[in-house]
Amino acid sequence: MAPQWNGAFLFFAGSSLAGKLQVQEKVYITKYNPYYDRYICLVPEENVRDILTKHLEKTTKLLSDIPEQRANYRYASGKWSLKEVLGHITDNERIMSYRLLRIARGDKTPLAGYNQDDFIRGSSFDSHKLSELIEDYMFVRRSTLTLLRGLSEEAWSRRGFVNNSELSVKALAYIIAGHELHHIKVIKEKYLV
Ligand code: NI
Repeated sequence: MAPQWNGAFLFFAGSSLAGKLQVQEKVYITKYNPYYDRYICLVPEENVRDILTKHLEKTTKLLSDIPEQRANYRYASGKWSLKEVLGHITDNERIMSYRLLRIARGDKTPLAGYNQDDFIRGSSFDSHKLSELIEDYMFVRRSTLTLLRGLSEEAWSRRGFVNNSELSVKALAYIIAGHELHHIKVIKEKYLV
């Protein structure tokens, strides 16, 4: 099924996203909740699988150089620790790739949202070794990559409903990449200074 031009594209035509992406990319990721623009805008205009592969290596290197005791650091009271931020990146990727799988297979079931703070409260990331959290991140990313590798062109263009708004498979892949880039930027600016 060919991607279609629609009103939503016009809505985004004036956004910074529209200026960054090639027409083909824009057509595929046209429809999504504007909330996600904050993540998608961070992603360079390259093949999204290449970006996810490159950042698997870069993020793993960045985190592996952090001493264990530094990983419990939080830059202000009430903020997540560095371990919790990493755990959140991984949890979010699990959820986004699960959504991506269902939509890519043609499942039209509306999918529920999740509360990230509840997930942190329900986790025990601080009691894990940083190396274990890095390992978890790596396995989840590899799982995302092998999932994406197996998708047909048609599957990439499928759309479904998440948290009451429409999302395409392509948009979800960009959200996974952009969400990681957002948190890595925060890690560098707030946790590793
Ligand atoms: Ni996040």
